Amino acid sequence: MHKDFEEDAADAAARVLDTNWTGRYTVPATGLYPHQWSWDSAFVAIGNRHRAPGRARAELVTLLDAQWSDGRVPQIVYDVGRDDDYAPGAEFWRSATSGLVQPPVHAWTAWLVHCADPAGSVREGFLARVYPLLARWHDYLHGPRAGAVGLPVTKHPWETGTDNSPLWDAALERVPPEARTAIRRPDLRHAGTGERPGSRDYRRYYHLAEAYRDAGCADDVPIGFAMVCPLFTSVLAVSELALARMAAALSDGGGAAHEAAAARVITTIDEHLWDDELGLYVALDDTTGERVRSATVNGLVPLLLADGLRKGRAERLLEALTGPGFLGGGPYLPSTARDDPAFDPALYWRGPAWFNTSWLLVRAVRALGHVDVAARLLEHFDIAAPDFPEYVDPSTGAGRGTRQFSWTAALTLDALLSDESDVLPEQ
Ligand code: 9WN
Repeated sequence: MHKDFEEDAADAAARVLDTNWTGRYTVPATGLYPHQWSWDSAFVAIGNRHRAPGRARAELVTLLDAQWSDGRVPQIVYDVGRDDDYAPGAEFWRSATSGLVQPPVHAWTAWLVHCADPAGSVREGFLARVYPLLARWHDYLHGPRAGAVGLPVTKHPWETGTDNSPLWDAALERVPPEARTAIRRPDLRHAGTGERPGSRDYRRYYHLAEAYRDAGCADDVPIGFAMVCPLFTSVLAVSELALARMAAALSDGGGAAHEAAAARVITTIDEHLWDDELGLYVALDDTTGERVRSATVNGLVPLLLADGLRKGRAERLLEALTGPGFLGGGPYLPSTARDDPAFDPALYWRGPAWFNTSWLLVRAVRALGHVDVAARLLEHFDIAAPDFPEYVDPSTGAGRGTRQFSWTAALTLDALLSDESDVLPEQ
């Protein structure tokens, strides 16, 4: 990228983050998403660590302040004054937070934030404050959330962060498309037709959310959806390794247990989620014990764990990543493979390219020394400014979803300002 263009893009990204900052956390977008979202805040902190490290720390601390007593970190922390602007809201959950969760990128993020400004982090006692909370978050996932093979299950498509990925289609087919709640769709004011899930999807989403809420968000009551996701579990493994780094930095003896937990997660992903024909990882339906044979970007994310995977699998993942279904078939990394029957270039997680998944894969391939593939993935960030769309058409790059989206801006900053070559940096 040209230097002036880079500076303009960085300034524009910083302006998005400033506009979307509320004083305690950053909303994903002022119109469509007016509350604090769990994994969005993590991605925002990854960008802000370069320019406002105190704010990056505050973002994570605010989220962890909303942690439940059972250890879960909620999907959404509501600004109850804006309950009309997004649904379902606090009134639905009868709580100031959603009972669901999102992918556990937080410990990894906290370590990146700490390493970007160790002096400020130590001054504020950041690691000492967040480490025990993050360890409890992981205990919740390894404990009440553990499915049949021992990996945590997601109990709602919203928990996967990749809401309408074809990975959830078969399980959702078993959920009646009927809800008791009157469904409002304020989201449709902020995204084009055909870019958000449909009414039938929403009726199922609400059916599941009602069932979970009415069970008191207890995890021992089956509600008809329990999926093991390769993205969710891979970032959990990276986050466990980050907890090990934190334990060492705090001279806490818990590091070996986190390393063992990471190793167990990686081995189990390898044993149960690999699809040899597709050459990538897939989801596992905990209710039926069946693997879901769909090629999605979720299934490439285990490349972050390349060192721990069975021999030959990282190479197969690289082949898939650079093959016709993904980068080989067009410029930007699609959320669903271009040759998957469910592929749709506009519809949310069924084809569009999202900036957080490009970022995850950049980290993975850089750590493996594939600078050429990293450069291909980084082209996505060249088209982020000045609109910072939520997602883009993976062939044309045309913006989709909402605009001035926080994690697009934050990860663009990170792409511009960081060339770290490890998944987890040394302090
Ligand atoms: C439900 C906030 C969130 C992201 C998710 C993305 C989308 C919400 C929605 O927006 O989901 O959580 O209303 O569609 O799928 O990854 O965290 O940006």
